[in-house]
Amino acid sequence: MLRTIASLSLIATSLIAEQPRFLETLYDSWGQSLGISEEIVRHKSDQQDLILFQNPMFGRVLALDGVIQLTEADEAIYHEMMVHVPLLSHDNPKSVLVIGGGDGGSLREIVKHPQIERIVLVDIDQSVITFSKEYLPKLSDKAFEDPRITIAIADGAKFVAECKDTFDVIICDSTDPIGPGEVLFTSEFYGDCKKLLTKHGIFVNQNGVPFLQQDELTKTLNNRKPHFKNVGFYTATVPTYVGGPMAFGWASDKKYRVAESVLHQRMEKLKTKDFFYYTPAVHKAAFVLPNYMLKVIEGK
Ligand code: AG3
Repeated sequence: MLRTIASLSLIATSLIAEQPRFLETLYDSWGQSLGISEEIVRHKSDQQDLILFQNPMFGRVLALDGVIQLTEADEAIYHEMMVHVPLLSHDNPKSVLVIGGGDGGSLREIVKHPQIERIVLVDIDQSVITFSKEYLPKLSDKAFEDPRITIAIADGAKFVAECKDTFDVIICDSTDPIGPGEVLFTSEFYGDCKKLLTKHGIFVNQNGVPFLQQDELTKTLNNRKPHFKNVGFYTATVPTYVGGPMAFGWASDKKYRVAESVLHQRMEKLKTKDFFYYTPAVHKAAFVLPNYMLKVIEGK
């Protein structure tokens, strides 16, 4: 029996070895690997290493600096939760600032909100926009052509420090706090975002996978508390952000407790009402956190 298991595992290893694989480098001692059925782009920009490839199960995959940013199969979970949770919570959002998000997935969801008048997207890396438009057209689904959008290629932290506009919602659709994404998790950056927000403004960001990146929760709390009255998290499970649910950070001065019925009414006004993941009930439930996260948040 033991022999059979040993020979089976050898077979598995050799099968894996035959197909080129992408090995995610986010964690030192554990990680996911995805088969590459076709390599589409490999590019070294001034900012980061970009790879785009085809995987038989997840479709096209985009990774930056060795970390998976999205796959065609599960990106909708992330982008819907990143966008509709703040935009449907806010009473009347008219303007949105997106930091990062050059792939266009967040833009695709934002343009479904007809009352939004002005959208600014700031990405540090033009190549993410260029390659996503060309090889991931479903991501933006022509959202880049929407006349409400202005694109700026700039460092997000510098941009918010110098910006004179205000926004109802700021969405930080960034990489992890490694490399160019690191400044987007600092107290200075959160303070600068706060200055750009209108009175009832909401800031949200991707805040890592707390089971594996606990320190991101603590740092985020400490760096935001000086600037916002309400600081919290909500979660969604995105299969290729492995290791448990992903946390989204929430910061606002106003305390938001929007009833599910109100979320339903607001959703009725959207261009698309049928989502892959988002429903008003999921929205509400996403703020219910498991105890291992609460303990970190409460410092226990
Ligand atoms: N940016 C978030 C990627 C997070 C990966 N991190 C992780 N698995 N801990 C996605 C950009 C998509 N617009």
